[in-house]
Amino acid sequence: MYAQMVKSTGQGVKPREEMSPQERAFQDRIDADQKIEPKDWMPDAYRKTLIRQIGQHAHSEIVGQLPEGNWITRAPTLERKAILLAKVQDEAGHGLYLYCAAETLGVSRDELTQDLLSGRMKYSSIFNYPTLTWADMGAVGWLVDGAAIMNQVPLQRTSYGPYSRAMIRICKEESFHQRQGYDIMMKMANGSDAQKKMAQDALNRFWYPSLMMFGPSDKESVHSAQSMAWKIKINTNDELRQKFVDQTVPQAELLGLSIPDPDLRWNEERGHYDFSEPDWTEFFDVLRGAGPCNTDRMAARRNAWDDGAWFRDGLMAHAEKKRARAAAAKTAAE
Ligand code: BYC
Repeated sequence: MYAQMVKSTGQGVKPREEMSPQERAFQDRIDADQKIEPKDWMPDAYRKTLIRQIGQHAHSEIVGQLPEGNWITRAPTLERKAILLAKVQDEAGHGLYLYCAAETLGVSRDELTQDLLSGRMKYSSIFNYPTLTWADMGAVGWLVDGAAIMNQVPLQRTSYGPYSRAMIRICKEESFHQRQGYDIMMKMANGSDAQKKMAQDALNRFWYPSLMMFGPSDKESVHSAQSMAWKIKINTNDELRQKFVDQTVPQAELLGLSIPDPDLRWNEERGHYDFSEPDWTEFFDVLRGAGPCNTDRMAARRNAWDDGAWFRDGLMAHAEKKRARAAAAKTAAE
């Protein structure tokens, strides 16, 4: 099993003979599909990898509210507005489940937030692209949430209990998100010529950024091999990207829209679509902060953090008062 993973990603995994007895027992539990819980012993690197992945995932949910939040005030009908508002609120909830899961690993939400604001931690590349038209709400729901589900459904079986349980709740809501996006696309694609054009334009702009959500190609992925050995990740980045393309192409056909890839074709022999890779230079540029909206997204998060300082201080002062009152009452009763 290890040899296969090393081959598929080009990265190494600690060989069993080099593991301590404790590490070996830990790996055996993972191999037997047992969940790891917060108070269980775990290798430091397992804990760190989880904090990195869950933390980035939480930040993505929170930053992910911004491109859609942009359209709440401009939704075309009251019903669309209510649906979009509910979806964006769901993303906030997903962020909270995930921050809570990360906290069980000994890191506080404040620390994670500081790591985001200082640029030490990442969030998904997709949220550094602008949402220019209402059709983008359709494309985000259909493609971005579609890619998210493709990645997150297997994560329901991830080895860390709190992460796995958070993913089960999140996936239930994500499927509603994807359907509402596809519903917008259906309306637009079957609407006036101008609406159909907007839908096609949204697909053109979101196609490759959605493919990038799965991470770099397997040969460039630094974490996949070890994360898969620990079942923090269940599939490689390329496996999920392929599954996403295979699932999405017939959905685009049903809409009467074209995927913006001249090399896209069904490969009978492989039983999969062949498709063009995203521009990986653009992906790495976005990761280092040079995407179209990186500066705006981080400014919005920083403002939200600074503007919320009075409220956090108020909560802490209230908690402290309650604690002091309870302590005084206990002393009086003794
Ligand atoms: N964007 O070794 P690799 C959502 C980084 S939320 C930015 O393959 P790994 C939604 C990677 O972190 C969607 N960075 O990494 C919300 C690493 O850098 P570091 C978020 C990326 O972790 C609201 C380096 O590249 N979903 O869907 O094994 C509304 C090398 O990569 C990206 C999750 O977070 C990227 N796209 O695999 C709508 C799911 N890709 O950390 C929707 C959980 C790679 O060493 N996360 N990098 O500095 C995962 O499954 C994995 O972390 C990834 C990457 C597949 C994303």
